[in-house]
Amino acid sequence: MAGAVSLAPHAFSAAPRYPKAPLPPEDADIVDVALTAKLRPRQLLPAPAKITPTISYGDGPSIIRIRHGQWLRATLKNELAEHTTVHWHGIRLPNALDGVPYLTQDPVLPGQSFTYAFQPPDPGTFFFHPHCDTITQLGQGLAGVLIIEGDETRPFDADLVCLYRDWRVNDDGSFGALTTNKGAGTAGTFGSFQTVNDQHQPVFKVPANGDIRVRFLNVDMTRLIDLGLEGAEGWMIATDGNALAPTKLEPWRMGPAMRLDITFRAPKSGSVKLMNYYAAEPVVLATFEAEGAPLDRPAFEPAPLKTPLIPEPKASDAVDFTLRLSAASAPSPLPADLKLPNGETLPLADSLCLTQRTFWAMNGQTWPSTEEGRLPPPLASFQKGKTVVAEVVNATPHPHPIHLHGHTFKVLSSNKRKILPHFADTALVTPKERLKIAFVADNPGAWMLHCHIIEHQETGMMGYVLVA
Ligand SMILES: [Cu+2]
Repeated sequence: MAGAVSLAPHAFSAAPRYPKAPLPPEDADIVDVALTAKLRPRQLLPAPAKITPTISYGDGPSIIRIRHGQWLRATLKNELAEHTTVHWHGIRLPNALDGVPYLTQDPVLPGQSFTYAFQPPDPGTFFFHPHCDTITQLGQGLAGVLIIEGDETRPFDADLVCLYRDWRVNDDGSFGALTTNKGAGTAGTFGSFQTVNDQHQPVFKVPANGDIRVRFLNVDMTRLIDLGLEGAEGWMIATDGNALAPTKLEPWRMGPAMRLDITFRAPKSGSVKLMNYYAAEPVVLATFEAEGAPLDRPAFEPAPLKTPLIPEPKASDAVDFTLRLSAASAPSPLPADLKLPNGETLPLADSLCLTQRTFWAMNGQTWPSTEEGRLPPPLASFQKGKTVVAEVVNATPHPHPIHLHGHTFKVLSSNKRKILPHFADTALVTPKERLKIAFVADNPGAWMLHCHIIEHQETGMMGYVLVA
C-alpha cells in the first residue's frame, strides 16, 4: 500500500495555515483556569450501582464565571487516552481559539497542553466542550459552563446554573452504548438517567419571595426539552445567552446546545418546579424551594437584561444562502490515514474525530469529504461585513439543532410556526421546516456549521463556512 499516507499536498497541513490568536494586552484583567481532561470515576447513580467512569475537566461540575471585559485564559491539559480540543460554544471569539481540530488548531494529543486566551465580547450563558470524538467525550461527561457576568440591569436574589444532560448508563453504573446505528440514523440515541448539575432532580434552596435567575443549558447530545415552570410564572430573559425583552415562558422547545435564561419570583413558602413537557408524562428536572423569611419586595416585574451587543442584520446589504439538511445519498468511502506534522500517522477516522458512518448531509455534502484525506470545500464563502440571510431547509423527518460557530444569528421566521425573533447560536429546525435566520458575517475565519445532535454531527451533518 505504498502511498496510503502520502497525502501531500494535504489539506491538513502544519500550523502555518492556522489562524493566529491575538494576545491579551499587558493591562488585561485575566482570569486563569486549569482544565484537566481526564477520567474521574464517580458515583453518578445511587447505590447499589457502582461508580461510573465519567470524564471531566475538574472535580465536580466545571462552572467558570468571569466578568464581562475580563479575559479568560484556560489551559487545557489532556490526560485522556485520545486527543481533544475545547470549543467555546456561542462565544464570538477569534477563529484561532474556536477549538476545531485541523480547521483552527492541531488536536491536543494525550499528555499535551493548549492555552486558550480570549476576551468574550458578550455577557451571557455559554458552555464549552470537546470537538473531537464528541460522542465519547461529551457522552462520558466532558463539558463545562462559562458564565460571562455583567448583563443585569438590577441584581437578582439568586443566580443559578442548571446544566441538563441525560446519561446513557446501565443500572450498574457502567456506560451503555453511547451511539447506535439506529439512533445515529434517526433522532439519536437517548440516555436513561437525567441530571441537572450531575444530580437527578436536585433541590435548590432559593430566598423566599426573591427574584431568581435560572440559566438553563441543554448540554445533552440528543434530547429535546420543552422547558417550563410549575408553581410560579416564568419569564424568558435570554436565549443562548443573548438578552430578550422579558417574555412570558410558555413551554420553550430546546434542542441540544440551546440555553434559556429565565426569571421568576420565588414563593413566600413552598416550591417551584422546573419541568420538561417534551415527554409522554411531564418530567421534573429540578425543584426550587423557598427558604428564610420572605424578602420585602414590590410586586414582581421581570428584570430585563442589557441589550445584546450583537450586530443587527441589515436586509439592505444581504446575501442569501440556503442550507439543505438531508440524509446522505451514499455513504462516503473512508478516506486515507492522516500524516501528522511530527511524522506520526493517525487513522483518519480518529483524526477527524469521526465514526466510520455516514447518514447525513448538508447541501448534499457529507463530513468528511469523499476526496481522500482532505477537508471538504466550504459550504459557502461570505464577504466580511455582509449580512447573510440563510434559509435552513430540513428535508428529513427529524429535528436538527443547527449551530454556527463564531457568530450569533437572529432567528426570523418559519414556514411552519410563529417565531418570536431572538438571537441564538443554535436553532432547532423541525421536520419539513424552512427556518430563516440572519447574521452579520463580521468574524473572519473558517467556522463550523453543524447539527448539535452529536450523532448527526459525527455521521455527516457538519460543514463549515468561510468569512473573509
Ligand atoms: Cu441533526
